[in-house]
Amino acid sequence: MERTFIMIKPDGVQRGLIGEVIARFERKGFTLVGMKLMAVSRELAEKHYDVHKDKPFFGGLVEFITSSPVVAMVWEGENVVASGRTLIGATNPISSAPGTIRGDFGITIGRNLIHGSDAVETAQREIALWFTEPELASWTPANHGWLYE
Ligand code: FUP
Repeated sequence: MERTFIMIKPDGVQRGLIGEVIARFERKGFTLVGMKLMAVSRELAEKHYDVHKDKPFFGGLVEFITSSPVVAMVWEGENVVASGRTLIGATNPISSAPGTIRGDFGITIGRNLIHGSDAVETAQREIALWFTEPELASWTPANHGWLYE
């Protein structure tokens, strides 16, 4: 079963949106297999956003992610990478639709509340970066048979 890395960023934690985000993924039917509230080191932030290291916003992004705790999670389910991105909404909250997390709660791109892996390979890299194997639980929720054909 597919897995994705989801992170509630410092703004989402500070604004009291942890429960809101978890509820949306739970109600959709996805399974939480790992979760921790944590301070992010500069090293981890730089590795996570390595793809953006030459961008003008990189320094500010690393400052922001390390400024206050985040909630790091791994969610599991059919097509959870793409579907998670749909729940999250477009990167810039100007364009993210109402009904998405960013569309409902975000105003500006640098405070867009949440991160979600953008592809299956990215998800594998990010899960390995943020979690150790013993921190992830494999389990089948009781409603599994009512979610999938
Ligand atoms: P996403 O995959 O939707 O998180 O978006 P990106 O990987 O393109 O960008 C990662 C983060 O960089 C965004 F969530 C916010 C930040 N960013 C900016 O602050 N300014 C920009 O112009 C682009 C991205």
